[in-house]
Amino acid sequence: KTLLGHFTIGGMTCAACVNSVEGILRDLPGVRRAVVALATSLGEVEYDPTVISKDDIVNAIEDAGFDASLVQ
Ligand code: 9UX
Repeated sequence: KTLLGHFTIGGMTCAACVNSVEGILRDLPGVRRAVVALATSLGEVEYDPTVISKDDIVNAIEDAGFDASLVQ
């Protein structure tokens, strides 16, 4: 089972931030795919909900020093 989560990610100011956030997301257990866009401050993540939750994903982004919130 795979779910799709959308997140707003604040505090990304250059392309390296995007690579950094994508790398953090892709390294999380249960994350299958992650794409982050600088222009829209949006991230799209495919994840296995039996392994990781949307809140876990938000917390991982915030632990890296960015602002994150769930797009419902
Ligand atoms: Mo760019 Mo982002 O120099 O954390 S990597 S601002």
